This record gives sequence, C-alpha cells and structure tokens, in this order.
Amino acid sequence: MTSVMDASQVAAHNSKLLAQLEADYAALAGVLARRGQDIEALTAQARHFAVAVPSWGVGTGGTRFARFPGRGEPRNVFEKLDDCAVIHQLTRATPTVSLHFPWDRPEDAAELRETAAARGLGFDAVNSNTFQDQAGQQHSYKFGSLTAGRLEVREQAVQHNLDCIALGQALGSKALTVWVGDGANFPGQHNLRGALERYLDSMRQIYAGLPDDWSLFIEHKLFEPAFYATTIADWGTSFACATALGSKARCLVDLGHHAPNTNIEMIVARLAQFGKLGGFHFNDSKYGDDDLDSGSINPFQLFLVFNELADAALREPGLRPAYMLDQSHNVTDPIESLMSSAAEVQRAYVQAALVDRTALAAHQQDNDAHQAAQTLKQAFRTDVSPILAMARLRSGGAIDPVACYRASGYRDRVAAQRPARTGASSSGIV
Ligand code: AOS
Ligand code: ZN
Ligand code: ZN
Ligand code: ZN
Repeated sequence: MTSVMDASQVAAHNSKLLAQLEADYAALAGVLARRGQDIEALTAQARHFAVAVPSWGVGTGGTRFARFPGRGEPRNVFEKLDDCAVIHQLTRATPTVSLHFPWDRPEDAAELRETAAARGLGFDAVNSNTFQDQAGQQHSYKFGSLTAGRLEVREQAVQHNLDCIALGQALGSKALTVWVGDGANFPGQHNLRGALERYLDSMRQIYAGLPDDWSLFIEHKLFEPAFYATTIADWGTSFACATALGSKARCLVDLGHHAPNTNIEMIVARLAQFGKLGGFHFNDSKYGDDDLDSGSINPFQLFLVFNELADAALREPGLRPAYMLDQSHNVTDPIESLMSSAAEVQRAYVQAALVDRTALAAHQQDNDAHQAAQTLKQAFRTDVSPILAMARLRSGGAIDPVACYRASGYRDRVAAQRPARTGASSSGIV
C-alpha cells in the first residue's frame, strides 16, 4: 500500500504524545473498571468502526450565494482519493469513499479501482446526480428528474442511475444512493400524488437493474431546492417507497434533512424495527440541511442515534447500516473537518457502547424516568477521547490527526501542485 503521507511523520508525532496518552488511558481504564466496564473491549470495538468519506467533501463547498475556493483543492477524482487517503491514514476510521456521478466519472474504472486499492481504500455506495444538468445531456431537469412530467426526462434520469450501477459494479461498490430534489415550488405546480407515482415508476426501473447483492438507498430531505413540496420529503414517504420497491430498497437518514427539533433517533428506531434502515449521511445542522461537521451543534443527538443503533444491534445482530459522512465545508480545511467528523461519529458509537443497558431496562421497568435519563447521560458525559486515540495508534494512525496533519505540511504541498479554482459551483466542484 502506498501512503500519501510519510509514515515516519506519523511515527514522530505519536512518539511525542505517547506518554500523555498512556496516562490518560490508564486513568480512564480505572474509571470504567469501577463501573464494571473493560476499556480493552471498548478500544477493540472502536478499532472496528468505519465511516465512508464523501468524495465531494474534500472540496470546499459553497452556499446558494457564493463559493470561496480553498487552497489546494483536488481537481479530479484521483486527487480526491489522495485527500481521502490522508484522512484514512491518520484516522484509520475511513477505509471507503462514496463517489458521486458524473462528478467523479472515471475514464477508466479499473485504473480508479487500482489506484484506490493501492492507497488502502475501497468504494462505498455510489450516488447518482439528477439534481443538476450535466454537460452534453439532452433533456433538462429544471422541472424534475425521476418525477418529471415528460417521459423522455424520466427515461434519461433512469438511464443515468443504471449507468451509476454499472460504474459502481466496476469499482466494487454494493449500493446506490438516490437523492432527488424533485418537487414543487408553488401549490398547484404539479399533482402531488402524480409526482410520487412517476417517482415510483422510475425507481422500479432502477430497482430492476440492481444486482442481487446490491442495496438501493432512498434519501429523503425536507425541502430545498423544492420549497413548497419535495416529493421524497420525509421518512414516511421513503419507507413507503422502499416497501413498495422490495427488500433491496431501504431508507437513508441524512441527519440534516429534517425539520428542527425532529426526533431523529426515533426515526432510526422505527426504520430498524421494520427492517428498512439502510444507512446514514452524518453531518450536523442548526436550521435546515446546513451540512455542518458531525457533532458540531448537537453531539447529544448523535449519541442518541447511536444509542438506538446499539439497542437495535442487540435485537438484530446482523444489522449493518451504511455509515457515510455528508458535509460541506466553507470555512475550514475539508481534510481537518472530515477527520474530526469521523472521530465524532466514532465517539458517539463508543459512548453508546458505554450505556448500562441492564440498568436502563430496570429503570424503565420501574418508571424511574430520572435514573433512566441519567443512565444515558453518564455514558454521554464520559470523555472517551483516550479510547479513540489508542484505537488510532494501535491501527497505525495518528494520536491527534489534525495536529499531525498540520505538522506534515500536506496542504502546502498540494496547494503548490493544484492551482486555485474559482467560480460559484457547488459541492461537486464541477
Ligand atoms: C442533498 O442534500 C443530499 O444530502 C445528497 O446526499 C447529495 O447528493 C450530496 O449532499 C451531494 O451534494
Ligand atoms: Zn434573502
Ligand atoms: Zn445527504
Ligand atoms: Zn443534504
């Protein structure tokens, strides 16, 4: 495996922080032992955690108003892979990349797959894009794609998704994520039921082209760009469509795609209960979508989501929802944000493993609401940072990924090779 970053830099970084980490780890081991918990089991669990990095996340995003390019932004999918490799090399928590087509369409899929493998990376779900028009395409998606009133537009959108599956197969992916912005901006603009009927008709054709061992993830989103009625706006619609399509279709929960204050952990519990929880796009949000770094606004919500996942895993040991980040970085270095987010999601995963489920069940049985809540709070308040750092160290990563990355000078090096890109394009840096 070729490393993008010099391994000796990581080793030098770790040797400086090792004594401090060992002291913190021993102290936490003592705290956990008093609660009857074994730190080594938790560290082993942390080392198994993995979340996919979105290829579009390593570029600088923008808003509807402007995009301010970052230094050394990747210019193509190979340079995106280099940045993703740095993230995985330092965090050891992001072994796969989620590609977006046609933004990441390779001329030679075999070459891309080999390059990724040489960097120790594989490919997670592939994402189709019918929310913007692409160069050379015949019909516009201005008035929808999979739900469009005109048959030729729908056929083009279906074909694009089938092309994504074929590309994903060549790359070793096993899932297609479909998010469409289709909907209406005005009451009366289209027939609400008719749009969903057309969506299902299109999705049935995509589903028919899905290999047996693939999953189809339906991603819902409350609003934007359709500001009056988004066709796949909520988990109820997503669930109904996934059920209508068949067992390979499941729902994907992007944490930013709900109204403020929505109980997302309950949505997770419902989808898991009925066998339709497909995966996640992790990010954080204050108002709507927002695409902020995971855990930056509401880490307790992230913990509660993982608490439901831990509960669901006990009931159904085979449950394996896909974990992906989906963020847009406007004011931070994307590599730093993605490394921090991967660690925040991993943190919530370990904290959820700390919950004393026997005690929690007893408090629930006794209707002791106070102690039940405190049982969750105790796990959430525990600083598991030494477990995360030790897991990284033992897996060959960096004790402090951001500090190691900054010291490495990687951004300066790539900025010298990759000229700045201007323009108001979106997260796909197309
Ligand atoms: C859009 O809001 C969704 O989060 C999608 O997952 C989208 O494909 C991705 O964010 C890239 O823009
Ligand atoms: Zn305004
Ligand atoms: Zn998303
Ligand atoms: Zn989104």
